[in-house]
Amino acid sequence: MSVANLYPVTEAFAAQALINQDKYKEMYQQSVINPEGFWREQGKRIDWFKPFERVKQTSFDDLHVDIKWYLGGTTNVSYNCLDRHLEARGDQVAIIWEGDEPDQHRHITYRELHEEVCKFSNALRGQGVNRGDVVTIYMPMIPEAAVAMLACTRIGAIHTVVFGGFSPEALAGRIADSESKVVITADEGVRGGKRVPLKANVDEALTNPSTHCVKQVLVVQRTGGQVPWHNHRDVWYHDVMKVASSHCAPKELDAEAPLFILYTSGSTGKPKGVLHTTGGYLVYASMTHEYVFDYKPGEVYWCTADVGWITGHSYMIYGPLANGATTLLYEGIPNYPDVSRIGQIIDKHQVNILYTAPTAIRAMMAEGKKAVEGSSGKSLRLLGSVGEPINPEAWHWYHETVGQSRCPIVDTWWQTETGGILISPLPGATALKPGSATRPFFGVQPALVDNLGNLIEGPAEGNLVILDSWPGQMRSVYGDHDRFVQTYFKTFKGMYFTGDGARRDEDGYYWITGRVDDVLNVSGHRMGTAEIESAMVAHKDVAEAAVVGFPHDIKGQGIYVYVTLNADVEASEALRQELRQWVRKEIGPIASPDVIQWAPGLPKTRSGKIMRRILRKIAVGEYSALGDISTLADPAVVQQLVDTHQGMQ
Ligand code: 6R9
Repeated sequence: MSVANLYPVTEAFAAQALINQDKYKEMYQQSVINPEGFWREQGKRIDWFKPFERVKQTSFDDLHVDIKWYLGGTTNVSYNCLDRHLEARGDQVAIIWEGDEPDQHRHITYRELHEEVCKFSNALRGQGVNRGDVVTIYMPMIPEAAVAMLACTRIGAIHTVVFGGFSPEALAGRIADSESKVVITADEGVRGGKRVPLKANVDEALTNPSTHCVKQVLVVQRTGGQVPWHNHRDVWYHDVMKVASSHCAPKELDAEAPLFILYTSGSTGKPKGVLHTTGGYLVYASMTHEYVFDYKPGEVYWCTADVGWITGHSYMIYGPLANGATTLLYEGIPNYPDVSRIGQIIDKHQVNILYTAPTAIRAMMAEGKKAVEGSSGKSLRLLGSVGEPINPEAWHWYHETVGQSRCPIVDTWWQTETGGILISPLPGATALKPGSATRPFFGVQPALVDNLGNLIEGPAEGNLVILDSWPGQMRSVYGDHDRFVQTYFKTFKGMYFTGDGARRDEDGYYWITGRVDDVLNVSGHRMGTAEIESAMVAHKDVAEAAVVGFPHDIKGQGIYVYVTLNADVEASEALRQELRQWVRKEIGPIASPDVIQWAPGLPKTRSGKIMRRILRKIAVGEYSALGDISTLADPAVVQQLVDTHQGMQ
């Protein structure tokens, strides 16, 4: 192993860690030699009402993809996250809430959270929500978001959380696809001192005829701001809570009962409703949370993700609460009121474990030492990273400046689809290499294949696939099982295809190189190029659009759009601004293009496929590396695009 950029586990850390190097090796061996036995044992980490009869029934064969875990068992997620902790740690803090303004915070104990969830479960039932009904949650980062999720799981309703930054249009699409009966929202959200009109957005979404499935809107009062009200449909959270009983027995649910749907972008079509189920998901979320973060009782753990993303589900709510942890939920943004906020929150709440994204790290890094000025950071013990590859500069800055060269960094690779972390160091077991997600978690069998699907051994680069199932794996695309099979199991037969490329080095460490499909990763948020393109062409002046990513210092990837206007339309700076606003309205601010280049024509093959490879090169000014353009229907468009790009510099 080359030692230049290697960070071995320190003796001090290994001595107190849950898993050391020998234990990792031994357990990993067991987990792949005897998955049944391994996962039978791990299944015991949650409480079952009725024990499972069979550990796994899984097939990646594209003719009959079937993924089931803990068959025959019955359980309940909210029971495991709340009730079972009451005896031993009812008075321990479950959620620390830190508001947008530095003087706002709340501590909620397990007992209090349990009571609130029971009441809200009854309130939801009172609104006609039953087992199997879908509930959309469109909320700011307030404790009621966790209450809403847990209450759904208590009564067997399926939640679908939609990120509060999504536009009314994007929200409507998700409500319609999931056929939600109820929407839970807040009057307004608050982020970085600005108000987000959540209720007004819901109202606008519900004017869309495709959302007629919604019968009720439950509204939490966050700001007390004026909101439009529809008596027949809108209900205040505090009103229903006032009269709700605090006694609610958790519903006994099948291990494979749907737990939640979460929409995520792929390379084609509309966002997919990723479906996760009850038993396996919780076993996996809780196990990975405990071992990857080396979590010990009493520690304060802070995951900065929004509840609208999978990280917010598995590692802010479900994993930590299943483990009886204290989890911090922060309403605001890293640089409000100023860039020292993260450090101040760490000190204020004595955070031991911090889990954040490279984009946030780079944003802090851009301010030099200011991010840590005035705070000590002494409570920190472990750092985590997720969402995109972390560049070595950001890794080193995170390690030295935030972690004071004392805290290991777990670079965790996983996806909405995987439910939990698949490749990551275990901090007491794995020597770190900056930029590498290192090794697979227990039971995970990653492999690399070439474009024909042949397995590649040894140090190599290729498409990242997973050879066998793990309990946290998604079970289907909601309402479209065929799309599930097509997307993940057809490209390489008999394997789960991640959509990512990776390199494996001489030590067997994995280095994720990024998406190999048409998916962008902007500030750790996944976006399909097709999604942005279809929003663009929905504008009356746009004939065609092609979207590519380009390297961006803070966001990781920026959004570069080539736009062909309709024949009678004049290109102008005003129109460029209008198109930016248009995409924000159609999808949300996170999809706002960084660059819009006018393109009289787009480079296409004779079969009409846009050659994004060429557009990616032009976007970064690598004109000499365009490769073979002779197969294009009209090679002359390339020179036009190069000229325009040069003119923009
Ligand atoms: C958890 C989450 C998944 C995609 C994934 C990959 C990228 C996530 C990463 C990483 C390199 C890491 N990704 N973690 N790339 N190193 N540690 O982010 O889920 O939003 O579905 O995105 O993000 O490209 O395929 P999701």
